[in-house]
Amino acid sequence: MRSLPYLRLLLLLALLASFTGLIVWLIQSFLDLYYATRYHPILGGLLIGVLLLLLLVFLAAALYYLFLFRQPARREIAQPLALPETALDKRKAAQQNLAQLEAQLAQIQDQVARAALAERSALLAKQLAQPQLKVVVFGTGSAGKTSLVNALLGRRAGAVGATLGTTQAVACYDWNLPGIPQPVQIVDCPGILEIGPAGVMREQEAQAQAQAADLLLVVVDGDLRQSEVDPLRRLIALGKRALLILNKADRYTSEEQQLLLQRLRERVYPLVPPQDVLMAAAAPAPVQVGSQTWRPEPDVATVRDRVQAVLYAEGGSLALDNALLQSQQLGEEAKRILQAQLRRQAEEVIDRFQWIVTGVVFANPIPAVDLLAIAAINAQMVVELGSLYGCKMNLQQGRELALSLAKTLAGLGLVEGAIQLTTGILATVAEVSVVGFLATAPIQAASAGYLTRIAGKSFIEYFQHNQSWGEGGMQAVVKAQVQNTQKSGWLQEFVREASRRLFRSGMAKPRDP
Ligand SMILES: Nc1nc2c(ncn2[C@@H]2O[C@H](COP(=O)(O)OP(=O)(O)OP(=O)(O)O)[C@@H](O)[C@H]2O)c(=O)[nH]1
Ligand SMILES: [Mg+2]
Repeated sequence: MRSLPYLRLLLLLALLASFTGLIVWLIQSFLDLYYATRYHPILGGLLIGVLLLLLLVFLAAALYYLFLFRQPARREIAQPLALPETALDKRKAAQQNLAQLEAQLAQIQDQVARAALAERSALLAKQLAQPQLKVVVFGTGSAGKTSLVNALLGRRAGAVGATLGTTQAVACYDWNLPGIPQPVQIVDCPGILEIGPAGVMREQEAQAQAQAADLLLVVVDGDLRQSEVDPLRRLIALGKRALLILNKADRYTSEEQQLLLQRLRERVYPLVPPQDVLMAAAAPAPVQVGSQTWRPEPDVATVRDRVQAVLYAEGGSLALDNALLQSQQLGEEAKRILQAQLRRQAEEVIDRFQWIVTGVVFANPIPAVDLLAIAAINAQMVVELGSLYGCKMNLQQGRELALSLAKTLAGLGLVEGAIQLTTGILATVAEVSVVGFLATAPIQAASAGYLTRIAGKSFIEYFQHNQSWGEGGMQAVVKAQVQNTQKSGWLQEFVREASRRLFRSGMAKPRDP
């Protein structure tokens, strides 16, 4: 692929050479023509005009091509990760993910999080061994989800109500569907897009169920709003298979039904193919016939037939796709927990060293902040941080890294900056008086602690990116850490705490009332 631009360049040069030859030949031809037609000026002028026009068109085309060629090469579009194709490969990939998860779980210290992930992993392993199909009924409130579940099951399983939020919690039922080799469960969810904190919580629960579904039945009772298409789009992007059900068909005339169905099919195409957009009347309204009230039977046969056909033909592969997705999501979750845990541990290391440096500098005040002394202590911090991120380093390597960072801190003028900042903050701290100490022990100690934190945070970035400082180098990383630390208001807190600790040690004087 990389040789393509050179080939194009060669082709262009060849074209330019032929073009120049053509121009010379053309000029010669024009002159010949001019001489040949000098006794017929009108005919000659016309011929030359036409030829000139052709020449201009040709020139414009050549310039256009040149312009296209000069455009920066379009970035190659990232190819999506190749997903396993065959059932065997999918199963293997899911099992590999679960094995990796086992190793990740062993590293998670938070017992509650570890137990929760372990339970989900065990369930998934069981699901892989004996697949069970999960049909999740999903959609906005009062669309008739519970009514549909009841009608499909042929019994009153869940409560139905005219108000939004009748179903408050997810409910799973066994669904005896003839002809499907795997056991099938149907899951009734609370409605989505409801307002209020409780509504948002219920939606999250419904979304989690939808993400774990083998087949989704998305229920609507009219046209789809964009806010309803978006969740569907996200679920389909995850690889979910969905049927869209237009419920409450009894409310519409047959003409309206066809129009609505047509519009829905257009709205969700190609997320859901037209044959998967169906109509139902899960709980048709009673009809008054004279003095009699007629209660029509639910009409969900089309939905049941389609679910049956889809599960029969694709159930096995849907269950495998789902297991693979679940195993990937579990892995991602474990990774996030481990990353947060690592960050916390790294923070603890930095915290410890920032106080060691503060104490050491305070106990040995010299006229200027001694970056060499700080670097000597920070060498051990580098080693500890490196070992957390799996980069083994000896003390000598740690020292070199700490020294080069100290040089960067000095080069960026951060030592003076730290002294200015801490002086300003210390002067406002009520607990201690810095009179007489200005530019000496407390300021230097707090500045040294602050610089250690900046160094520590920068090392985290370095180790996180496989021992690389990235494109902007060490300077850019350090600058970013200075900005982050200042934005977070950490320094004020630190100086306040430092002054409190130093005062307690009896080395700083309390401010006179
Ligand atoms: N006319 C008509 N009304 C229906 C139909 N299906 C459900 N309903 C009515 O719509 C209302 C809501 O039905 P539910 O089944 O509770 O709806 P839901 O989607 O489960 O609602 P939430 O649990 O609140 O999200 C009830 O009053 C039902 O009687 C139908 O096919 N036709
Ligand atoms: Mg309901």
